[in-house]
Amino acid sequence: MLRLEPAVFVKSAGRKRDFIRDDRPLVVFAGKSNVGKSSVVNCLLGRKNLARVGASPGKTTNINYFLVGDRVWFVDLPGYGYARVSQAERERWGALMEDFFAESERIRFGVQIVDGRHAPTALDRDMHALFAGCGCPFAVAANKWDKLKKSEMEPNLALIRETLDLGEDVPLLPFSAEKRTGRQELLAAISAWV
Ligand SMILES: Nc1nc2c(ncn2[C@@H]2O[C@H](COP(=O)(O)OP(=O)(O)O)[C@@H](O)[C@H]2O)c(=O)[nH]1
Ligand SMILES: [Mg+2]
Repeated sequence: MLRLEPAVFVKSAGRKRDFIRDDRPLVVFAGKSNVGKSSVVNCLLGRKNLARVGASPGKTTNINYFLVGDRVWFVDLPGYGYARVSQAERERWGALMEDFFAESERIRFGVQIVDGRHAPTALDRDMHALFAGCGCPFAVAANKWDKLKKSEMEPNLALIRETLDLGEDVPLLPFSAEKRTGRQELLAAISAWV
């Protein structure tokens, strides 16, 4: 199992020339603004607020790098889909993602975080296409699972799988950063590849 300590924030990169490039593998986390991406990273690492929770959505289009166990990079990609960002910011996001995924040979594993309560959005599908296109193994975490009624669970999993057109081999994990649901499963999925 991946060693989680020490876990340190190292860098926030807003442009290609600031990307971290060394021989360590990247585990990449993506999701729309406010889906709980920072909370999921904190939950996995067993930390309260290493990745900043509730940082005002859509304000920073930066890629944040956390070094885990001195051996693996956890990469928190900037959130997408926040309504109140300018067209210029949206374009900056797109250009940054294009640059990032152009170096996809560095990506060892992807984690796409979606809102377990709803069908994935068009932007979730676009993000998913970037992961699928890069050829890396990945898992989808359906976060905020604690907010679902029992009767919603099976149908929502089916809806997410169908909307993202997930292959049968792609793990779709119910997750709650708040209740730590799915934490062991996601850590095991990541650990299998790093
Ligand atoms: N109920 C519930 N709330 C969550 C969960 N994960 C995150 N949140 C809340 O969702 C909001 C956004 O979380 P944050 O991690 O900042 O999202 P990010 O913008 O995707 O990084 C915060 O108020 C979190 O407390 C979860 O699993 N369950
Ligand atoms: Mg965040």
